[in-house]
Amino acid sequence: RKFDIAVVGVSGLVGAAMLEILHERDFPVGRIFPLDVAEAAGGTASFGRRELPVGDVARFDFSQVQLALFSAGAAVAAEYAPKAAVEGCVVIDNSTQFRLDPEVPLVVPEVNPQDLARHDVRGIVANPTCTVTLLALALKPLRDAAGIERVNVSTYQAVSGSGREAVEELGRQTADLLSFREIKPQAYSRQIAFNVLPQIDAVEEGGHTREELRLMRETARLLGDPVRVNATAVRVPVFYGHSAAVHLETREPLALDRARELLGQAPGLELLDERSADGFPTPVTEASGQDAVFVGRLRQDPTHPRGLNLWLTGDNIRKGAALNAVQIAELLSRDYL
Ligand code: 2RA
Repeated sequence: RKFDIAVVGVSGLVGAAMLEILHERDFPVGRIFPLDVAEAAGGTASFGRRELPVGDVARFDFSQVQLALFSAGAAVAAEYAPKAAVEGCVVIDNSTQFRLDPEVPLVVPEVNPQDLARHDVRGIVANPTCTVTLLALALKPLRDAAGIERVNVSTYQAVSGSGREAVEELGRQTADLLSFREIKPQAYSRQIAFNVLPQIDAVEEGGHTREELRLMRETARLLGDPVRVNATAVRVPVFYGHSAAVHLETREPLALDRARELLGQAPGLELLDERSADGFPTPVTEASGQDAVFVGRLRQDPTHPRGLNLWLTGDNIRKGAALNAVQIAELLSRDYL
């Protein structure tokens, strides 16, 4: 059986990747409708070798499709996702809008596929924040084996997480600075080339940023456990691939070798953990453009009897966003639609 699909937000990096990944994974697509807000509609979007017209989401009749993948921000999701769901399709939304809504399942297929059974409560499924998806994949096998009490995580997030303009800005700033030209930061409050910015999104209660609060709240929700998460989110001058240094404390003792074995077998993960000069994964060389999340630098925390340290890195546009949404669509089409 084939499915008619709308993809909302195709002018963005994630929306374009959704189309690309649907095609690449041979999703059983019937008709496909690339959409965007009025200002971004009217052009074309690539789907395999085809160039398709981009329609205006405000004028689209969602009763024509069975699935709608949204990556157009919270305001667009708030306005159009419930309408689309009422018209009869299932929406998979990549924005922040529904991620903590108890009536909307928040899903990473390798972590909590069972929660998709509740897709029909509102007809909407939420895709987690990119960093959360990558982190949850690595925590899941450890949680299943020994429980997780606490996680301390520091992220190293690529500029593509902020969208196309930030990718262009990093390129432009790098070239300008190397040519001794003046720069004028626009995507961020400060220079991003040759710098790191310890603030992602607005600062909220207690001094945490919104990205840090997402890491804390969405990870706890996804793992469905009283896992306590403390986060620091940092933007780094990398184009593609988010990374994280993770310190965790399990509930039960978990030997390092067993943790390594579990991480090596877990779906969606690739272990690259050799104690040699280049035995670790990086966003550029290993993760970017790949489906797997790479884990390495596994070691005992010398300050805690049940503490482990690890490093992870994954493609924020693929598994962090578009690929996860397409995998949700695959499960929905296989088991529920
Ligand atoms: C970021 N978490 O990297 C976001 C992705 N939109 O900024």
